[in-house]
Amino acid sequence: MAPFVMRYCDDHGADERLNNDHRLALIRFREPVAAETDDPRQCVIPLPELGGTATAEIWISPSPVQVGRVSGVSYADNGEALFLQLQSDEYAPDALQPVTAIAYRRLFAVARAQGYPHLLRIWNYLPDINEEYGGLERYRAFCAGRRQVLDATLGEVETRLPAASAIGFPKSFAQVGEGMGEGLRLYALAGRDAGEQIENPRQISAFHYPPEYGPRSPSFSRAVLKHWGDGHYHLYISGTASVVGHASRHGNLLAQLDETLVNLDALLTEASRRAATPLQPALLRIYVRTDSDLAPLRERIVQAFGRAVPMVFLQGDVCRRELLIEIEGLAVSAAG
Ligand code: 3EB
Repeated sequence: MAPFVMRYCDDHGADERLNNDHRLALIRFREPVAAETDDPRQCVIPLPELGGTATAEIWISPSPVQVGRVSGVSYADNGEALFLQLQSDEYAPDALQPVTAIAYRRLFAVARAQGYPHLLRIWNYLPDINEEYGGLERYRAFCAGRRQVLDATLGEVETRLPAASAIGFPKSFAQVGEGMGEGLRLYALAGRDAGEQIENPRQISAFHYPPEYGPRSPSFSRAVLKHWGDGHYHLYISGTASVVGHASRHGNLLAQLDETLVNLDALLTEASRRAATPLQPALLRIYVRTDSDLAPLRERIVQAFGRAVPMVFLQGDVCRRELLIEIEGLAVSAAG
């Protein structure tokens, strides 16, 4: 069995169910409030949810979860999987590279110290991702800081990269008090053993993007395939957008969505081949740059996967200015 199940639920009432020691993580999408809980399993992704629903994502563990906090990193541990989170309060407009490097060093150090040296999946959220300071876009400064630590931490960087997303939020949305949540927010899943890095045959690996995309290339894998034993696979799918080769394609939302869905299909085919079992999307997190009519988006997504996959739509800034939509998620084998 996989060491946890991820699913969406109604955010209302999710709190009362938190004090359940079989909860590995509870992820909400909303404006942070000053009195946020310090339960390390609970995290707030400061992006508005679209479509009038209030969704939470829960990770349910069959075994009891232990929580802790060290070096500014909170974690939840169920013996087989580790959920981590780190928030830096520093907005650091012109020092995002060192701030990112410090955060990444801590994240890797705590995961290793807890006995989970393999980061499988990292979610990165930061304010003003497309703003420029000192001639460098913040996303590119973030990429440089991240790469610095990955180079120092991972043996063979290009085959050991976690799956990732990097999404911007409006600074005003997260600004709820002095030094609170204005900086980088990292959420991660770590394992005791490595997963398998999956790349997308339609896309140049992000870590091989040419220098026009920044001084240090974005260092993530397109997906990580994790075999949790007995034929139970999780595929952690990175943020996937309308990028073919290394170039962004299409100027409008629906065309970008169609290209993104073709990319996801290619990725699922590739991962299913590696797993030697079909992998089906189980959860999708969809980021759109501007509030949009969701009906045509839903329709195309359902069409692409032949069925309704649970989805949540969030408003967020994709890390290339021209990209209007990005989709990430989880796919699982029939055995789950
Ligand atoms: C792309 O394909 C889109 O820097 O961690 C997607 C997912 C993207 C993750 C990251 C960037 C990242 O290049 C951008």
